[in-house]
Amino acid sequence: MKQPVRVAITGAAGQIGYQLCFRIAAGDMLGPDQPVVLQLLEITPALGALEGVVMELKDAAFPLLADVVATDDANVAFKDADYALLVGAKPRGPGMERADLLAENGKIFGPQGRALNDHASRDVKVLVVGNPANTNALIAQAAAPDLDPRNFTAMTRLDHNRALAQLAEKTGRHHASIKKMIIWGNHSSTQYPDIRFAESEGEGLAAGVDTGWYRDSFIPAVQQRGAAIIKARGASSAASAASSAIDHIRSWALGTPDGDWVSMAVPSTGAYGIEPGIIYSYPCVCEGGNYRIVEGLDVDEFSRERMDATEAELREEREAVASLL
Ligand code: NAX
Repeated sequence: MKQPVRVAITGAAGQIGYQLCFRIAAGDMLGPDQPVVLQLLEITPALGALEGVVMELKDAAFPLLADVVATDDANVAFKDADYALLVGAKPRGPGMERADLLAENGKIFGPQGRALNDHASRDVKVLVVGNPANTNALIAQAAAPDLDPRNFTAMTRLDHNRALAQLAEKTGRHHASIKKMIIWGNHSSTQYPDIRFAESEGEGLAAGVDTGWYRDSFIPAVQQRGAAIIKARGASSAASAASSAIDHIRSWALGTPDGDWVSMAVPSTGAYGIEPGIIYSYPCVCEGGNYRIVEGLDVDEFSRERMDATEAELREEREAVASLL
């Protein structure tokens, strides 16, 4: 059996956190031979609920769960963390403007970035799930100057998985057979789900669906899927969000299959003419615990417009939090 690794989860008593804890302890994220120590962070008023999560984790008697830490101190939660899933965030309140939301989240992600800087493993892999995820990741990254900026990523894997599901339904293919989906840009309604390279069993899928469906049904359905879930369930996506967060880290840590890629929001290198530094979702290939952006894909006029629109939103978000960077 390997040595345990430390996995920090913030917002661990929330909807997504509650799912993550059990799936990770069961080995779904890092494999059936990798013991884990869960280091759970919550705000002080939620420590009681977090204690309940810890009790249930113990009661589940997971063979891979080496230890559990529950705390309201980020310095403790991130101590020696090998992975950090930043889920807890400030939700948008009534009448709150985007700039206010970004500023409120800056108060969370700045200090958490500093705590990661000071206490986490130098190789910590950080995934920001809490919204606005891309810019929260940028804030945390800016507060962690001693860590490699590439260690900070944000989640668009749920959007990627949603896009696979929609295309599978349309084409009659199984979602697991579809490769080379792309989500470009921000985890928001400006994201651009791109099926131009999608294939199943070696066959391109874009040519088989009509452009009207792609542009007027598929793209808005993926962009608005979060709102549709809220309408149907009366609560936002939780199990699918946790599952996609697990997919994101598993791909990053253990690699992507040959001939496929995944969508990850990562610091832009300037690839595809996107502003360097912003946390932008790209197609990525992972190997040996590293990711690289898939470069050289053709960009047509429609894609250029969509990729630029979502980039513009991320630049605006960065502008709104400039004082924190
Ligand atoms: P919940 O409100 O159920 O849980 C959030 C938890 O975070 C709460 O228990 C709260 O006490 C805790 N928290 C708040 N501030 C904290 C802080 N400073 N430190 C530690 N914990 C803190 O929300 P949930 O449904 O779990 O969603 C969490 C976040 O994920 C939200 O920001 C949500 O918008 C975002 N999402 C992001 C998605 C993505 O694809 N990137 C999809 C799903 C989800 O909507």
